[in-house]
Amino acid sequence: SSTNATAVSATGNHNALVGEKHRLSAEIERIVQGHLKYKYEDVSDGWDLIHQEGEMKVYRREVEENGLVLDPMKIFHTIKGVTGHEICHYFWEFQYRMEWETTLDSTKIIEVLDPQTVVFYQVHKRVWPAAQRDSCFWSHIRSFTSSDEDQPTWLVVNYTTSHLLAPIKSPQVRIVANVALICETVINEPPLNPKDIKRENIECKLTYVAFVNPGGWVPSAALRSVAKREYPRFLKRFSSYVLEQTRDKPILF
Ligand code: H13
Repeated sequence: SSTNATAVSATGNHNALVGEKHRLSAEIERIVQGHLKYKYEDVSDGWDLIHQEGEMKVYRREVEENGLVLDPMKIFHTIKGVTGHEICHYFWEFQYRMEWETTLDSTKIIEVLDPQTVVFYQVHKRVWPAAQRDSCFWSHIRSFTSSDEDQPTWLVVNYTTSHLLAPIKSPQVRIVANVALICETVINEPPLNPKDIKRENIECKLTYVAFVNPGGWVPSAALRSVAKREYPRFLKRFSSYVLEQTRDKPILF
């Protein structure tokens, strides 16, 4: 259900125009470019394949700092019948969040920076071991085309930010994260007329990367087993949600 979803909307931000610069523009550019570069980094060295299911491959790199687990995650998946635009649309848009997210108590938009960028405040369920956690992050959606023949690549980046409307209230612990969902659309056996492309002709190749610092102290073994279970669960549930939502709708390229 989406009962916990409350939009504060464009609270007086009359500058939320396409292409308009704002206080986070430079940071967003830097983080987005970083993800695009990092995406091509290969996973053979230092990454462990911790879960494989159908087309889904979940990799993890074990990283600890002062006894705190910071393991980067990298997931590859191929979803037949949807486009990258559709995947990113359902991942980024606030209105669908509580329909596929099972690890949240609530979600709320606290600022609209431009039509592609909003700031979310979310309260997480206690699947995170120990104390309740929350998060505050900008979320940016974008598409770009590398050559005129290709389908555009779509991406969403979620990146922790501080915000006056989201002060840290202990004992609640703040999660710090840098997450990207990058999607490429492939058209198989393209019909002569692009208008004849059917869902059976398309698939989306997706890369999901997450750098998450859970904040506070969490026992390493517990955190690693929660991550191993929850990331594949999220991607399975989210991709079947998108398939279900788009099945009878025209293809959104
Ligand atoms: O990406 C996912 N959800 C986003 C939309 O709700 C929010 C997410 C984010 C989380 C925290 C801070 C900032 C952004 O991008 C899906 C997340 C699935 C997570 C599975 C639970 C993992 C639990 C283990 C954590 C190990 C560190």
